[in-house]
Amino acid sequence: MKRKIYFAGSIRGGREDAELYRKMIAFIQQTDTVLTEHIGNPVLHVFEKDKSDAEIYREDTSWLKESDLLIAECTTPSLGVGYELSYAERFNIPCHILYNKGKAHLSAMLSGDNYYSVHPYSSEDEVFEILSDILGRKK
Ligand code: 6IA
Repeated sequence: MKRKIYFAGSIRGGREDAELYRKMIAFIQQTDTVLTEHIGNPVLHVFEKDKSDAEIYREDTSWLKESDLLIAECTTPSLGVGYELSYAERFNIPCHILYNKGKAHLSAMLSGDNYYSVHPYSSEDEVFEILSDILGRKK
């Protein structure tokens, strides 16, 4: 059975890292199901008009509750991703946070909460090694 992964990444917080999200999602999909594939979509704003914010909230929180694992890329700060991380903790969903330590400082509200597994990285190659470890893949 494939695990259900909730991938979280910035949308209204800024799309600078959208290409990295896309690659991370494709990597996870080699072995697992990503419930939030749209986060890596480079033309997300084109679709955004179709759904109300209330629909987005309902859909995302219900996916989050049924997920086995949350993986968040936190280099670009996003209020929505912060909210999702806190929501996941409330429902005991294991959470992994990745961020580029050369580009960002993680909020103390995340780095200070030892519920979260935090993975700072300094190059894109490292991201995929970290993901392999999280997903328990053989190297
Ligand atoms: O505050 P932000 O917008 O940066 O929050 C980003 C996080 O909230 C992501 O991890 C998503 O799970 C969630 N989120 C925010 N906006 C959307 C959204 N917009 N769709 C799905 N999840 C969202 C519409 C795009 C769509 C119809 C393709």
